[in-house]
Amino acid sequence: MSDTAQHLCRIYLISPPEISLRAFPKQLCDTLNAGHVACFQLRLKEADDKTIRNVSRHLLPICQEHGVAFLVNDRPDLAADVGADGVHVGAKDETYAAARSIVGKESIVGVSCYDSLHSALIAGEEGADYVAFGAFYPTKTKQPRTRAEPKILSWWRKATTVPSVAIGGITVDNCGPLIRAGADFLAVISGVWNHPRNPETAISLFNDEIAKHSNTGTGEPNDQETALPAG
Ligand code: TZP
Ligand code: MG
Repeated sequence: MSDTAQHLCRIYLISPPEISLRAFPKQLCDTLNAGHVACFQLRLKEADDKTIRNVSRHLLPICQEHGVAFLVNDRPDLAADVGADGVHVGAKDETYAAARSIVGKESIVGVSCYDSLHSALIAGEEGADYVAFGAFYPTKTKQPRTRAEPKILSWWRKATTVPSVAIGGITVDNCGPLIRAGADFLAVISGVWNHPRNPETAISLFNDEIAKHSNTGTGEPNDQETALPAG
């Protein structure tokens, strides 16, 4: 995409770390009704396979009804099993190639690249559907392996057409620089589920921020440095 083409960032919603099947399906439904969300990732680090399958069985149809892609974190085998739209893998998971061979060529495979353009270039070359960079801000949800600066998003956008996902401590109040730097997706957990008002308000306000900070085709440059780093 050229710098003057319209660039609209989108919300990549990740599940809370724990889910109650009594309350969460309605909460997810209400949240997805509150504004545009591109995809939903089921990320239940402590859950066993049976639970992930069961939760997926309840949440996948809700995502489908809302036109939201359903991705499973870490586990291409379970993603394939439950009929998810895709999987997200990081350094401790299956490689991109192994994940792709498990979920098939039609599924989405996203790869965590932390603060590494090098890893991202390899993932993009191999065929990853998106690369994720982070953590951009402090977060209590996970001890991040790396911290990343918004300019990695600008570099990435300038260098490739593979979509980027920004993650880590993203809130309604701090997402502007990431959108302006060219993130294609904002991956958010606590910024939605722990929003001071409620998740629905968070989704609505994130979409307002996206509209406010996106490059809307006026040719306005992003305000982040876009020259590629040397070496
Ligand atoms: N990877 C890097 S930071 C992070 C993950 C999964 C946690 C994101 O959660 P939050 O609550 O949006 O900071
Ligand atoms: Mg992982």
